[in-house]
Amino acid sequence: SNALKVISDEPFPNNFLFGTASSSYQYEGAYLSDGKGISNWDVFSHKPGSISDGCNGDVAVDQYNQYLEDIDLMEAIKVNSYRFSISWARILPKGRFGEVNMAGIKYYNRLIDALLLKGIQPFVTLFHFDLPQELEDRYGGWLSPQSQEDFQFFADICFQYFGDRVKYWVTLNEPGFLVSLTYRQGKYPPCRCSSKFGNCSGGDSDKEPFVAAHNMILSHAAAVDIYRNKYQIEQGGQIGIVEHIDWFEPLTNSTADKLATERARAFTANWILDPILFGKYPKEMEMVLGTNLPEFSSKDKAKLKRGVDFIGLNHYASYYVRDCISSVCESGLGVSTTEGSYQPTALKNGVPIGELTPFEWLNVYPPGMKKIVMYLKDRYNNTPMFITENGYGNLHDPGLNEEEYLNDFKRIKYMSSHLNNLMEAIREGADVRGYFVWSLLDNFEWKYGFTVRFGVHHVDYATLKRTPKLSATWYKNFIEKHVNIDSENRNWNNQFKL
Ligand code: GBH
Repeated sequence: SNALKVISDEPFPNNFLFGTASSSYQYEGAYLSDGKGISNWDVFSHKPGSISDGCNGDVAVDQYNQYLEDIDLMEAIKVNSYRFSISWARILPKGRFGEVNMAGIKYYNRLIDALLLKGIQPFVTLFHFDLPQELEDRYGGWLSPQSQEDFQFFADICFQYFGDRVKYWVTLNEPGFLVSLTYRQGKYPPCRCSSKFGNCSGGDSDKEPFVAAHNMILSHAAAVDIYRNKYQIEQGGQIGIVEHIDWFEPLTNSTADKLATERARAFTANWILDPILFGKYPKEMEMVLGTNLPEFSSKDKAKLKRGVDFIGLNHYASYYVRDCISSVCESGLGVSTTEGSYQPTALKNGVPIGELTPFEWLNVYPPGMKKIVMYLKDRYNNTPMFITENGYGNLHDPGLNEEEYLNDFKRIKYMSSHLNNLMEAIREGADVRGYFVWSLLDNFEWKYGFTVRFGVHHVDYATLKRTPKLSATWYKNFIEKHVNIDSENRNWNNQFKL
């Protein structure tokens, strides 16, 4: 069928990483086991009304206990890398204000060793939304510049304990996207916003997202600084950051819509990546926000100069962008950014940019993959890139029987069309070094709980039984056909002389 067609037989570049992605809160469970501290998501998900199905991540998919089985699943589909995140509160239950939890260190040591034994490269994110609650309670988490010291402290410990074997580090997952949800729309903990943005109070949506992002950018820089100074030469790894990056196209040919599209880029990916790669915020943000945009001191700028080794790109969807200065836009889409006076929309004259899904944020436009990669190549001077997330979600439908769940043709079509576009970008010179599908398993999808399924393996939440979907087999076949790893390097243990 069309879905299974691959337009090119060319291999991907040498040692390209093919993996699956995950995160600690969405996967681990064991939220109180072995001395783990409480995270902001533990607190939030326990508050009635927070999660659409009333569930939480106390057990999630129990990867804390079932990691060996999960690694067997990875081995079976031939992936050579696994992206996971470290639960900060499992390592430092009270942030830098308490002891290191050695049981937490041991868990990640076991996970990392078991991956390497199967030739699977760990690709490790330090922060994927779950913050020790202690830091929220003490000083308001990312809103305080103190978060920079805490993050550096945490990163230092991770490099120290795991850096002999972990060669790919991501500092932060989707900081720009996260602060929009936490401090503009008030949907993620600590759920702060001005009432005009959501149904909450106790925040300032005009300022707080930019303050929190500023602290996150500087936290990233602090972690990179310590990695470069203390670890990188000896350990020989790479460090980068991950942002959520949609593709935007002007709704019409008008100058207004074109400028609005530039603002859309500025207020999303470039917000975070420009400071890290150029040492300053995009000019569109400076113009619109004025004094609401924090400034980098000369000391900050010196730290930002340490840059990144790669950009991680979570790409799922594309939008048209409409100008909201010369025309009136209705408020709506969860992802719209009113500060930049633009509105993302899936429709042009009633015709969607691509196939729509039950999620208003996930419309499927595969050429967006190639376009966003080429855009980043040009803007950031072909800094090496990894596609750290790309994937397709469907709603949990109690009416479906198991077999219907497993025949996930839409997911296969999504993956194959995005991979084909990625391959074209690589052929046109983009330095892309890996692709991670979101996700290995169905898992806890934040505010949607277990109602959304993103896995290439199905999880029965009553028994936690994992079953490969057709997409898992499809991915395996794709990898076998396109992977190009010379036999010596396939054994990562040898490569890194363990
Ligand atoms: C990624 O973010 C995350 O990194 C990953 O953890 C997540 O599981 C994956 O996407 C799939 O969503 O309806 O207002 O609650 C992608 C961005 C963030 C888009 C949450 C959808 C829903 C916002 N996603 N968002 S809301």
